[in-house]
Amino acid sequence: MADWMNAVREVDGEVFDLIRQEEKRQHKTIRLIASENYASQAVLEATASVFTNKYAEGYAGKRYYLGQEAVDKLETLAIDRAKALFGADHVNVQPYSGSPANLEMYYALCDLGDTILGMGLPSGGHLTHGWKVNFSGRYYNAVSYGVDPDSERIDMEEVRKLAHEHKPKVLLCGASAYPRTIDFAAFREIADEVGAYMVADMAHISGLVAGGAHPTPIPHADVVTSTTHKTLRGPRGGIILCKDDHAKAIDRAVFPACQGGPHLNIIAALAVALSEALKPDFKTYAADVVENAKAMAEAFQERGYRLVTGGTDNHLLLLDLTPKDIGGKPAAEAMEAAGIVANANSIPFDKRKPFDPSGVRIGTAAVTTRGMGPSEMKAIVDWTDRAVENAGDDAALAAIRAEVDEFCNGFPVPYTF
Ligand code: DSN
Repeated sequence: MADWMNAVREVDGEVFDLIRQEEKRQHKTIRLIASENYASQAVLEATASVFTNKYAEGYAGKRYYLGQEAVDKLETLAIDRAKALFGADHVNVQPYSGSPANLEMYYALCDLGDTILGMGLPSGGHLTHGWKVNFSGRYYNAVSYGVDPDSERIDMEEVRKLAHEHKPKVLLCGASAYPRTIDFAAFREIADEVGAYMVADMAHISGLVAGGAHPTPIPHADVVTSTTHKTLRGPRGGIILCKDDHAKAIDRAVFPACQGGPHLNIIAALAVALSEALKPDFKTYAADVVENAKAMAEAFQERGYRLVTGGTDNHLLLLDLTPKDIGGKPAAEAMEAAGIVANANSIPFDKRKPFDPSGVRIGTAAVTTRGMGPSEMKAIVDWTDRAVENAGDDAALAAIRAEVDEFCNGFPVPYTF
């Protein structure tokens, strides 16, 4: 990477040094933040392309400015690839990221004050699914469903009960910290019973859906939103897929209602990422992400850790540190000192505060991209366990860090470093 950053080095040494520092960090640590990944060199190069210089308000064939010969072809290519990958009727590739995509989805489907029903943040949902400090909780009448206290899985009967009681305009499924398969057909059934639009936010799992490692929401949902940089392994951005019936409303919601000019460099990089995801080896990648998560779950359980829901079906696990007598935050800090980066996370019915929660969320998308497999997952669990057990012992954590550093050298990042 740094090789083609020569101009940055010349013009702005400070930023160059920070880029270099971050490159090293990403190379020298085991990255387990469930929403992160490593984009390929091709995706990174397209992100840095001259498309960043162009304005293109509107859509292909209908723009407000001239000079769109390449732009129109690019956006159409990205849309066609997304349609082919996910089997969607209609795709908008302009959302700046996942939160704007959800804003645009609500704008297209709801009026201010309408009722929306989504998964609560404390149970694993996202801020934009109706949480009170977010626009979605402020401008809509947001009602939340949670998980069953015993199984810690989404309780479809509770969803049904709340849907019948509140008659939402939008019934939203999808999560940021839920380790189990989402039953999209069941959500569709409930939405139909109450006349709601069914929306799936597949941000976390879109790469698994693309690779066939998680059931797809596309046939069931009116609208599907996603980020493009998590398991899908593209640039940081957003995407909305929908049935033809909603195409006009979604496109108008993105532009001119909520956004201005699209970020064409990101759309170029997304087109590249989609072409990568259409290749057969992406299916292997998606299956490996899930296999690695299962291997980690097993290894944690062998060491006496409690996993929320007792395991995983997707790319993430949620550890409950309560039985280990340590909070999620000090545990995650000890892990980071040992070179293993994850995030502290609330668990369902958490007795601790959101900024000092009981859990740690762990994802396998990034380590799988580096070519690590089940035996490496066991080694990572071993280091994580040692780090948690030795929280506060700087010398012990530094010793683990040295082992992790050496280990990382054996698994190159997918770009020239
Ligand atoms: N921040 C993302 C995550 O970590 O899940 C969601 O937007």
